[in-house]
Amino acid sequence: MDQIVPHASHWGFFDAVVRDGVFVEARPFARDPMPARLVAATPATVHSATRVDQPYIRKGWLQGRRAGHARGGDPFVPVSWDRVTRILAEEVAQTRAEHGDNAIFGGSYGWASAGRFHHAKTQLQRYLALGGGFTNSVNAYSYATAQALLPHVLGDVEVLLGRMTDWSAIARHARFMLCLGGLAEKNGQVTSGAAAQTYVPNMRAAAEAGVRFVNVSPFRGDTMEAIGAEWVPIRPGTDTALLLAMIRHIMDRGLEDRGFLATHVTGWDRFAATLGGRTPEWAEGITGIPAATIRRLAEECAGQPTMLTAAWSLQRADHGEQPYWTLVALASALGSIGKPGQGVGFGYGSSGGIGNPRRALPSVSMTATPNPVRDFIPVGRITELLENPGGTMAYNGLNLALPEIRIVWWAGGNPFHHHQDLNRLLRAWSRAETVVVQEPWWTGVARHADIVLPATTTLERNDIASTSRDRFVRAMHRAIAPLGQARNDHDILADLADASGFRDRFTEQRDEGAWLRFLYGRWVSACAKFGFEAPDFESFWAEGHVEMPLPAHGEEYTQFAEFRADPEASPLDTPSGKVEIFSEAIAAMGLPDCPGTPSWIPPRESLLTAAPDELHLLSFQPATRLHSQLDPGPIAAADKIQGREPILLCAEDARARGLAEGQVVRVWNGRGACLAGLRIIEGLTPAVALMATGAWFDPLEPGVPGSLCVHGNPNVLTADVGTSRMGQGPSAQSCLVRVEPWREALPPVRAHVPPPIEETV
Ligand SMILES: Nc1nc2c(c(=O)[nH]1)N[C@H]1C(S)=C(S)[C@@H](COP(=O)(O)OP(=O)(O)OC[C@H]3O[C@@H](n4cnc5c(=O)[nH]c(N)nc54)[C@H](O)[C@@H]3O)O[C@H]1N2
Ligand SMILES: Nc1nc2c(c(=O)[nH]1)N[C@H]1C(S)=C(S)[C@@H](COP(=O)(O)OP(=O)(O)OC[C@H]3O[C@@H](n4cnc5c(=O)[nH]c(N)nc54)[C@H](O)[C@@H]3O)O[C@H]1N2
Ligand SMILES: [Mo]
Repeated sequence: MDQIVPHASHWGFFDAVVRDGVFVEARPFARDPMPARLVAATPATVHSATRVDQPYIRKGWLQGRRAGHARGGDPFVPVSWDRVTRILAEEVAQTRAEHGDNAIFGGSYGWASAGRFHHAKTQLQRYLALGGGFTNSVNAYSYATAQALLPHVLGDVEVLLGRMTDWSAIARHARFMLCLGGLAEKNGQVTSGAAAQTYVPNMRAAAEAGVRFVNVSPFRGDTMEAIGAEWVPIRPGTDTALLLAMIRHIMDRGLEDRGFLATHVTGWDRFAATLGGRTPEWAEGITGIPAATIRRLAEECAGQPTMLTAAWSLQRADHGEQPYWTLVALASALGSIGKPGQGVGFGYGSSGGIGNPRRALPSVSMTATPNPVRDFIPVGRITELLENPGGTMAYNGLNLALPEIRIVWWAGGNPFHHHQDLNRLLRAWSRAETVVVQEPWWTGVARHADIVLPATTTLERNDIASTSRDRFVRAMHRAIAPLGQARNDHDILADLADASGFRDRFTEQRDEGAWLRFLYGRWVSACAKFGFEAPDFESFWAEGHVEMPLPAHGEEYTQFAEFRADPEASPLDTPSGKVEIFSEAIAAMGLPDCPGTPSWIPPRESLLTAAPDELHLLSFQPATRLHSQLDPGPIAAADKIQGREPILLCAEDARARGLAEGQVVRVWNGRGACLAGLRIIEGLTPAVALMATGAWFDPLEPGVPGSLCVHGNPNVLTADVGTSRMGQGPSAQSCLVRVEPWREALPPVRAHVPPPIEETV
C-alpha cells in the first residue's frame, strides 16, 4: 500500500507518495491554486545515483596536501562517521587554539532546504557560534546591493524583504506598471521556505483589472503572454540611463510632483542639477530605446496611477546600486510613494510570494545564535577574503579587516554553483587548510571539499515549512529512511558539539520532535498577539498544514502609506526622515563608484564597449531547477541540448557565427570557457545571450583552474567584482563573452557521476 505524507520544498508544496520505502511520486498539494511543475523532479533527484552514500575525506588531505594544493582532482577515501567526527573535531579545536575563532569561515551562503528547523546553514552557524564563533557573511546573493543601498534611501530594507504593497492594491488602484526586467513567470515557482503558487494568478488578476504592463528587458519572455505586456527591448545594464532621461523629461514638461518633492524628499535639487545632459536622445544612444519611446513612457507614468518595479537581477550588475536608486528617484518625481497600489517595489517578478496579499502574521522560524566573532564579509566576496588575508575591504562606509581563513565550511549552499569567476575561486580555495562540506549530493562544492559529510534530504526527516510570504504553514513528514549513511545536519553537528563538550548547549536537550513542537508552539504564541489562533501541534501535524486567514475583502496594503500621510509623525528611518535622493552618508564615503546622488556610471563590461563579435551574457535563474538543485532530475535533463545547458541567441547572432539550432558551442572570455547547446529564439535584443545558472560545474580536468566546463556553468565566465565599494554586491550580469562552434569530439558530461573513490590511502 502506498503511503502518502505532506511535504514541501522551496519549489512548492506536495504530497509525497512512498512505495516499499521509495519516494516514487510528488503529487501537488490539493489547496495549491497552480501547482508548480518542478515538484515532479523531486523523487528522481532524492534517489539519484549522485547522492553521497557515506563520509569521505580527500586522499591528498589525508596525505598532508592541504593549503597550496588545488582541490577537485584527488580521489576520495571512505571513512566511518566515528573517525570523521574525531578528525574534524580535532581540526576545529586546533585551528581555534592556534589561529583564533575567526580563522573559520562559516558564511555558508545558500538556500539549503525549505524546512525551518533542519535548515543547514542555520544549524551550522549555531554549532560554529556556540563553539567560539566564525567569520560570517552578510546579505543575500539575490539583492545584496539593495540591502546595502536602500537603508540610506528609504530607511530600511522592509521595502525589499518585508510586507510589500500587495497585488490587490495594485490591481485596484494602479493603471500602469513599468517592470524593469519584466515579471518572469519561471521565477514565481520558487519561494524561500515554500509557498502555494499565487504568483501567476495575482499578476493575471491585475491585468484583468486593467493594469497595463510594460516589460523593459532584453528578453520579451520576461513577461508571460497572458498579461499582454508591451515589450521595450533594452541593452543590459543601461536602465539607469533610461530612468534619468525619463525624469529629465518629466521635469522638462513640469510634470513632477513639486509638493511631494518638497515635503517628502531630500536632495532633489542637487540631483536635478546633474540631469543637464540626460536627454532622451542621450539615453537612446546608451539603451537602444528610441527617444520618442522614452518620452512616451515618462508621460505614461506621469499621466496615470503607476507602480514601478525592478527585478533583483538589475542590481546583480556593475554599479547595481544606481538603477534601484534612480527608480526611487522616478517614483519621487511622480509623487507616487505611499499612494494606494502605487510607488515603487522591488522583485514582484523575482520570486513567488512577493506582494502576495496576506495579513501581518509571523512565520515559523529557527532561533538564530549570536556569533561571538565580529568579522564578516559581504556575501560574494569569498574569493577576495581568501586571496587577501590581513588586508581590508571597503564596504558601506566601513573598512573591513580580512582575517586569515584556515577552515572553510559549507552546509546548504553551493559556491561552485553560485559564485562568480569559478576559476579564480578555485585558485583562492587552495589557500584554505581544510574545506568541510555537508551535502546530500556530489555537487560542485562537495567535489572541491576535503571532508564530505553526507546529509539527508528533507524527505528523510521531519520539519516545518514556512515563509512570511504565504498563508500556509506546511508539515513536512519524514517519508523515507535516510539513504546510505546520510545523517541530518543537526545530528552531524550535535555529535561534533559532543566531541567538543557542548552537545547540551547545541541541542538544548531537545530531539527533533521536541524542537518542532517548541518552534511551532512559539509561533502559535506569536500569532496570538496578532489575533490569530493557530491550532495546536498535534492537529497541525495530523492535518498537514495550517491555513492563515486572508486579509478581509477590500483590505489592501500599501507600503509607506503612513509616511505619505504624515512625514513628520511617521518619518522614514533615514538621517533626514525623508526619501534621500542626495545621501550625505553615501557622499561622505567619497566613492567615485557610488556618489551621493543616483548617477549613470558606464559599466565595466557592456555592449557599449564590446568588440563587434562579443555578446552580453545574462546568466539568469533557471526555469527547470532551483539554482543547482534538481539538476540531476528529469525536468532539467529534458531541457538540455546534447546534455549541455542551453544558450539562447537570436537568429541574426547565430547566423553571424555560422551556428545552427541544437549544435554544441563554446562560450568563452578571458576568465574561462564552457560548452553549451544552442537554442535560437525570438524576442531577444541583438548581441545578448541568455544562459540559466545551475548546470553542475564539470571541468574537463578537475582541479585545474581554467579548464573547460563541459556542462555549461556560466559562472566560469562571469566576473567576480563588487558592484561598488559601497554595496559590494555580486555583479554576475555584467559579462561579455564570445560564442563559437565546438568542432572537437564531445567530452562526456560527468557532473552527475560520483568522483573517483579509493578504498584506502
Ligand atoms: N551567474 C550567476 N550566478 C548566480 C546568480 C545569477 O543570477 N547569475 N544568482 C545568485 C543567487 S540570487 C543565488 S540565491 C545563488 C544561489 O546559490 P545557492 O543557494 O548556493 O544554490 P543552491 O543550488 O540552491 O544550493 C543549495 C545547496 O544546498 C544543498 N542542500 C539542500 N538541502 C540540504 C540539506 O538539507 N542539507 C545540506 N547540508 N545541504 C542541502 C543542495 O544540494 C545545494 O547544493 O546563486 C547566485 N549565483
Ligand atoms: N524557477 C526558479 N525561480 C527562481 C529561482 C530559481 O533558481 N529557479 N531563484 C530564485 C532566486 S534565489 C532569486 S534571487 C530570484 C531572482 O530573480 P531575478 O533576479 O528577477 O531573476 P533573473 O532570472 O536573474 O532575472 C530576471 C530577468 O531580468 C532580465 N535582466 C537581466 N539584466 C537586465 C538589465 O540590465 N536590465 C533589464 N531591464 N532587465 C534585465 C533578464 O532578462 C532576466 O530574465 O529568482 C527566484 N526564482
Ligand atoms: Mo537569490
